[in-house]
Amino acid sequence: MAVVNRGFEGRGNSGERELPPGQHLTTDFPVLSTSVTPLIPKDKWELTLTSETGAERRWTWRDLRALPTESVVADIHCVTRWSKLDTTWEGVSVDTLLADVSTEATHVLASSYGGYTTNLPLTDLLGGKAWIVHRYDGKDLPALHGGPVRLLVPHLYFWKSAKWLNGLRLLRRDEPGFWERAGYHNHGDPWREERYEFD
Ligand SMILES: Nc1nc2c(c(=O)[nH]1)N[C@H]1C(S)=C(S)[C@@H](COP(=O)(O)O)O[C@H]1N2
Ligand SMILES: [Mo]
Repeated sequence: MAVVNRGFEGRGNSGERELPPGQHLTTDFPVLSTSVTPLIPKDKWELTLTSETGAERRWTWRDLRALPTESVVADIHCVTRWSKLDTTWEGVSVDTLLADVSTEATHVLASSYGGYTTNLPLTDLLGGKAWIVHRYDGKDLPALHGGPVRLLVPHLYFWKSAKWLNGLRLLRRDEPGFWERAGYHNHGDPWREERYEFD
């Protein structure tokens, strides 16, 4: 039996694609931001990884671009119920970024220019499931959608995909981020409809 990547199944026939429960399709690309759009020039952008012991490691734009890049085709699902199919991105997988980082952390708190944060189990960022992306739809990622660099974690609701990413903090225990403190589900799996705290 052929193995079909869900990202490609039903291409051109997306009306019949299975969506997570309670989601509907959109073809435009809504913008959802809790803040004004921070405008970060590429040569000022940096990503700081802070280990559970407080050690820091930094990547500049050039450092990031020197790492192997992957193309990603993925469906994205916002908790406000829109889903968008076959979105195309380019970036560095979190596996690549953390390849030579040894850690006892179980969780990560991602943080953004502008102050947004969101938490994830480390296992949801590894194993080919998450990327640090700088291109969308064949073009540089627009600032409105998180450019120069955002996190992309398509298997979780899109609030976990922090725009304007500038920090990853490795944690020995979980710590809720912005929406998680405000009553959103701690994990956010759209297929389990993990929308709000008590789902
Ligand atoms: N820094 C930051 N990242 C963020 C947000 C935000 O407000 N600030 N909103 C989240 C939410 S709720 C969603 S649905 C997506 C929206 O991404 P988009 O504006 O590119 O559609 O970004 C997520 N990442
Ligand atoms: Mo969202």
